[in-house]
Amino acid sequence: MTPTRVNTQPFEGQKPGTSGLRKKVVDFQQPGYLENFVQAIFNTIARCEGETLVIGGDGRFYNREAIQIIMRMAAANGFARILVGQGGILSTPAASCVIRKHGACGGIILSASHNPGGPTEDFGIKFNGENGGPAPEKLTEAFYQQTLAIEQYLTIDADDLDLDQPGSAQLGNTQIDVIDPVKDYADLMESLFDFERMAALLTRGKFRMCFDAMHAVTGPYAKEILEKRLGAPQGTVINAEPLEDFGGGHPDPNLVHAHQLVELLNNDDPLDFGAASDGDGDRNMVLGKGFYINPCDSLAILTANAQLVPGYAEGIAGVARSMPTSRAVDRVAARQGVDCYETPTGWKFFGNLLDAGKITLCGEESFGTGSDHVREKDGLWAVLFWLDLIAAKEQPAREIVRSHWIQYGRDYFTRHDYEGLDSDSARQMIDQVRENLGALVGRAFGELSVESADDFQYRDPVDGSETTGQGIRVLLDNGGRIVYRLSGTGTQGATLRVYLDCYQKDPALLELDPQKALAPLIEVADRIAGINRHTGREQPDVIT
Ligand code: VG1
Ligand code: CO
Repeated sequence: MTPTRVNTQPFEGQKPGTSGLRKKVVDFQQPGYLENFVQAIFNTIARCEGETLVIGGDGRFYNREAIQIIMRMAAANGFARILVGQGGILSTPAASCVIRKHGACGGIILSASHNPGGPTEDFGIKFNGENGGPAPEKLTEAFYQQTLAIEQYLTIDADDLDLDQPGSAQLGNTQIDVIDPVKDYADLMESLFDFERMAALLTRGKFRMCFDAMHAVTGPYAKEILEKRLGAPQGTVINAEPLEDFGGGHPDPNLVHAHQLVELLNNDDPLDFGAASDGDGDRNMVLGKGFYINPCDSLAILTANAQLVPGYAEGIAGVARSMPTSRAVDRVAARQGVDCYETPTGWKFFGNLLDAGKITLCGEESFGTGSDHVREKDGLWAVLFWLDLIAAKEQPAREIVRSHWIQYGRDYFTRHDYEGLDSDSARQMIDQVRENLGALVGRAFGELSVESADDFQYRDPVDGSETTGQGIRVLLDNGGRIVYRLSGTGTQGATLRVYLDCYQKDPALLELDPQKALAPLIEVADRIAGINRHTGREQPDVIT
């Protein structure tokens, strides 16, 4: 079958953000829009001939249509083989696992993660390379330059393929394998954790848990692993069926959006453990009985206890966290005598460190935790890690966290998001803070004064690439820290994120409400940036 060349013109603004290209579904439905971006990827990574490509997505609206378009284009561009998840499904970490396991040259993942789905909502596309990880900035910039230059894309004239039956088919000269989206991933999990110990915990009858898949991609994964392989009772996984609109909810695992789960952990007869994941399965939220575990603490605690888990029994090489993530994990790394790296926001910045063997675990404050087992953050992996720790230590989650704080002190952390802001005024506000950084140092705000202030930049220790403008950091003399940055994943207006953290080691002050513990910092954050003055907002939209 000969490929057809279709003439097309570049589209405005196909610039990938923190995690791929995210736009409204209607943008992607414009003739040639998705095709431009996909051809830009293929032109950039060339050559495609003879290679294997992985394709899958989080099941949201337009997932199936997009996959058919991409498969025809991949066939026209000469790929030898395409592995596609049955039903078009592959969670982000599972796609990473499949790419690595089957020697693919990369994969295309269709997801807008935690952004809502549906005909009037969001869609997204990202490319992961042969290491299974998100394309580094150099590559995403090259994709973008290609989208501006493009005049034609390649496709073939062929009918849609059936994605619902496992098996092989031909598309032009390309072999299409519809694979079980869960098996490779579930096998990998079984190789890392003590499934016998966890099964004993889950089937003893005393320990009760719930996993909320939020009608997003992790439902089939959680059912296979928790209910089938580990024997947890049927119904342990709720909202397990992936839906195109995620049942109308936000598949964002935080205290606001996972309220059904939060309720189960806080009612009169609370469960022992709860967890949720996001749209594409790379984020996690973990809850103990009446107790929320902050992702920054989670990373620190997994690091401190890694040796109890078979996959990490030999210890860890090092750790990394994104800059806005609290410094809780730094304290653990220091005590263990391993390196701790501070990277810009976004998983792509961990890739080189993982590939070079400099780190074993890494994480972000935004409910993302992971390790060198794949090259993406991994929601279910983090949940299984916690379950294995609970089983190994024979302690409830809450006790594990408390004893960690007693040992290391606590890094209070919160993030305040202001969503849907006018893009110009948000930018202006950040620019003003940036221009006045010098004058800020030494300034007093009530009892606190500013010790240092900078705009975070990063030099990759492996390939030396530099990234600037990654968030404004202000350090105060009480050890507190304020970080301001604008989101790179939104599709409407601008989202301002303000991250606040402060260290406390007084054993009497370890159990405060973070909003109270951080109240003085929160006030200083508004005074420095003039959030209220610039945005007109009195309160953040989401507090985590
Ligand atoms: C957000 C988070 C960031 C995360 C990114 C992708 O980015 O803050 O930590 O890596 O989402 O996560 P931003 O630019 O909006 O702050 V996911 O689960 O959407 O792939
Ligand atoms: Co995600």
